[in-house]
Amino acid sequence: MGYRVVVAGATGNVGREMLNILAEREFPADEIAVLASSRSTGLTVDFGDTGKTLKIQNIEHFDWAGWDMALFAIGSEATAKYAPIAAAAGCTVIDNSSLYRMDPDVPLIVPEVNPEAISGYKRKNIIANPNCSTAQMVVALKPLHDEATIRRVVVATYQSVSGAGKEGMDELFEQSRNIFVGDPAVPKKFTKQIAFNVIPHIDSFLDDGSTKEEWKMVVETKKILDPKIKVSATCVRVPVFVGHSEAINIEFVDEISAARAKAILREAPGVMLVDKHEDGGYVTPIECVGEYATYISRVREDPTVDSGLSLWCVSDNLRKGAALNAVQIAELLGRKHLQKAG
Ligand code: 11C
Repeated sequence: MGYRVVVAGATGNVGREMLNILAEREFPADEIAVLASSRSTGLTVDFGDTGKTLKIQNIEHFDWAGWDMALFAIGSEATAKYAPIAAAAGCTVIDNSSLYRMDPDVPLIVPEVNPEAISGYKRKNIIANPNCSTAQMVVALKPLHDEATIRRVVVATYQSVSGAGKEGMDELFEQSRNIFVGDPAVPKKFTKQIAFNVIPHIDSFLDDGSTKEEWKMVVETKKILDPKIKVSATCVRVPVFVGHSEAINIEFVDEISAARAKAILREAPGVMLVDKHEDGGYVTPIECVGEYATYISRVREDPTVDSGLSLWCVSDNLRKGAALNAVQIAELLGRKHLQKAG
């Protein structure tokens, strides 16, 4: 017998990827309900490449009783309304929004990094999925931290427009087209022109001059990996449709060479090391689209500190950064705690 699974937010970038990945990984689901707002009720969505379509139900009227788990990709406001209702009805919520991530009663999970933390899910019957830029970074950091203990991380991100949803992707497309035909490239979703430009601003500003996206990378890394790790982040939006990139500088307590780090990363779960010192011997965001791995390239020692490394990290933000991680959590939950499917 398999699980009864809900995907809430099935029409968005992440919701669609959740369905693709559930299908690709042959998640043991007996039944899948797809939910969205009233605007989309009655429309259908594809269940990956299976040829099956699923009819969208209105989240407002959904009866959560009898459903084992729900993958939420509906944003913080709607999550605040529906997650407590689903959880109270016995349906474990795996939430992609930022709402519950820092709640001490909600585990924040990246299965390659802190699978053991999932045991705390029963307190609220909710599990949080991290921010995309954090997820790929901690996959890269975890095996290195186990080897040489990370003291400090300085990261600059190059984040694709799909992190801002379909509207972000449409804006990059429309602005690029407008520029080619001589029309004005007017910003709507983004604060400045994104086509042929980069914008050092993701999410809202905080009092200290950092942004909420940068803050998330700091606090989520601490919660998932180790509260002692110091993180300094600069998050930048770039004109790339899918795939977040990160230039990561890491300072360690213990010595670690680039050769040793590469040997560790080669074996690390969820990591694909592509690091040849030649033209094209590294991964760029276009190559990671549709992939599961977090790709690491350009691993090198940083001679300006006692023990330091710099590296380049790329991953599909809609997959490892969101939908894949959520499905991996669902798999972990099923294996460890629900044990329904054979
Ligand atoms: C972006 N990282 O690229 C964001 C999207 O907290 O889940 C995901 C925001 C979040 O804009």
